Amino acid sequence: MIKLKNTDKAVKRLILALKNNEKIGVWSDYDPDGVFALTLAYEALLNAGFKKNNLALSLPNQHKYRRSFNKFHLKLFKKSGVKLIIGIDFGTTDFEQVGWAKKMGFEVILLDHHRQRPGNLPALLINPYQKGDDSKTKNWSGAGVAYLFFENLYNFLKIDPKKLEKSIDLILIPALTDYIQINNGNLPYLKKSLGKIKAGDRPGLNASLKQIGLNKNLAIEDFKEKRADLCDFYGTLNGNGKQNNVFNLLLSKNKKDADKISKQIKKDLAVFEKYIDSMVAQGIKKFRSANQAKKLKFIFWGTDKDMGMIATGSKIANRLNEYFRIPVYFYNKENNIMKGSVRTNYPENSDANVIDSMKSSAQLFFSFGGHPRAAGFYIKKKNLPLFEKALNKYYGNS
Ligand SMILES: [Mn+2]
Repeated sequence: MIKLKNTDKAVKRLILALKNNEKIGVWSDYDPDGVFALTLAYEALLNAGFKKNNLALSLPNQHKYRRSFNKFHLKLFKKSGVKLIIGIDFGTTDFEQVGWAKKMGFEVILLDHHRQRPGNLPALLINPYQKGDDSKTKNWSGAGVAYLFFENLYNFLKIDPKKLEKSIDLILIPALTDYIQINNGNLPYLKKSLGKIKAGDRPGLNASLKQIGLNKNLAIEDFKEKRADLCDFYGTLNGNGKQNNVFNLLLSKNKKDADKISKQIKKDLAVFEKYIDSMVAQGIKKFRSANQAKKLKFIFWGTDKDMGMIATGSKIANRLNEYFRIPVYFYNKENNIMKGSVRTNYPENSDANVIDSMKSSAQLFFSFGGHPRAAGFYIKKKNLPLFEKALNKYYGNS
């Protein structure tokens, strides 16, 4: 059994909560990894003897609240009597947000897999990448880290590990959608996960994998080939909290409910794809002739429309970048501010660095960050022309 740093402390704290009949909050992220991890944790806690009434779940709409803790949902936890929060798939570098939780009197256990940065994190962190963690395999999704943790909890409580294995089907898909590298350390777990998926005990996975076209070939390689579809299908989410459709899908008890939710997701996805297609076509039309007349150095474009769906802008930026093969800065409205996605991901431009292109305009943004080839920013609408001007300067157009 793999035991990540701080596991014993966290296990002991949970057992105390179980003994004292405490109410526990479980909070996760809105992406495929987060939703699968929340489902896994919820099932694992129930199967370990925690009462349903003692579990409060939070899966805030990422589109509306962004990732990590937010004050609104923390207050809901407070009202419902939660003292201890288990946060999954976020938190390692969220010093400010975890600080809010601490200030409000919560104890926080974080099960995460994001890289660590120096800072004061007032939480008990379980993360294979944290300093002092001597586990050999670091490559786990958030759901994977949660699984390893619950293995230890079950072991400590002497609960039959088979009870936890009921939920191991939930770790393969997040490993793929989070681009976790597969190696000898995690492969046995992922194989077990695949075996469980194949056993077909979860109506929600059966129904959704069928929609994705994974009903016949079920090898890890087949799943890998469908990675983009998995990301889309389990990533375009509506609703909030328990209303989250993927969470409901994974917990659905029968084929009829599972089919219904799967079909609805597929329908939502079609609307999403149609919108992206039409925006990409508009973008191509808008910039093609200008690009032919005078080789453009970058594209700066966007819309006032808020699609209410995660990753719309980054998909449009990606597709335009693929077509024109120059850096693309695409913005769209999100919660009354402009969210930008920047892409410059193609081999002949390997030294491009879009983060650099934003650094000189740092004062214009609410925030910006990411990687040299894929980045993002939040900006006031009125600052957009100033940013465009700065980009022209950066790319030597003026
Ligand atoms: Mn993750």
